Amino acid sequence: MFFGTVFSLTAVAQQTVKLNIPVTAPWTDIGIDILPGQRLQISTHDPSQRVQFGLGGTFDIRTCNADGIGDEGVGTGLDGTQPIGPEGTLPGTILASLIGKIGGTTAIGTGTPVPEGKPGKGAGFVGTSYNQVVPVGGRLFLGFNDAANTFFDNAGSFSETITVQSGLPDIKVIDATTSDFTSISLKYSVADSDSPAFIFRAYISSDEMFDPSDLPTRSTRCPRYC
Ligand SMILES: [Ca+2]
Repeated sequence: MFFGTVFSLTAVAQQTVKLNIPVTAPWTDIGIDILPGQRLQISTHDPSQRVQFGLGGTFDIRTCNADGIGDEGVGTGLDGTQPIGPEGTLPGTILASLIGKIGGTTAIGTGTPVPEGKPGKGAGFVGTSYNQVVPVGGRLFLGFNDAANTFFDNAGSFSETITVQSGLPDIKVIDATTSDFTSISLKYSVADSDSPAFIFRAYISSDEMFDPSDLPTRSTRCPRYC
């Protein structure tokens, strides 16, 4: 009886890029094409990082972070709950926040906003931290939710890490047994899932034997399996 070493198939494809997203343009092409069902994760390196999104007020410049929090010195400021009006890059989504869309071009009004990152923030809201499965495929764009005609008085960028993962589960072999070296049983579990473990049993012809150190290669050459 052979008890194999636990190993992971880890079939999760992952792509990560680090980029600065300028707030001087409505949209920036990230250079990543997303497939429907993939998980999109975006995080701001420093959530307290500010950009300039306007002039005026007590401090002459108006600043905010990626959640749209800031603008001290102008009225009551921004607390990350104020939606932008129809003049915005994404109307109805939080004013002066980091936003995202799939497909289209860098032009306003194209593409599909990514699913709302936090309840009540509006479609396309990314903010300082985002983690959602996207239902549509296409080129990823990140942008800034300012009024379309007031990007001229902006300055700065948000430093972001962007990760795209396939929707495939992380499958691990939790047990491997063989009684006569002509068949092998592999017991799998799916990480982060309530699914029960399942068993894969493979056979080889009688003139071959499984080499336990060569299981992944041999198991793919099996003439039949169940
Ligand atoms: Ca502005």
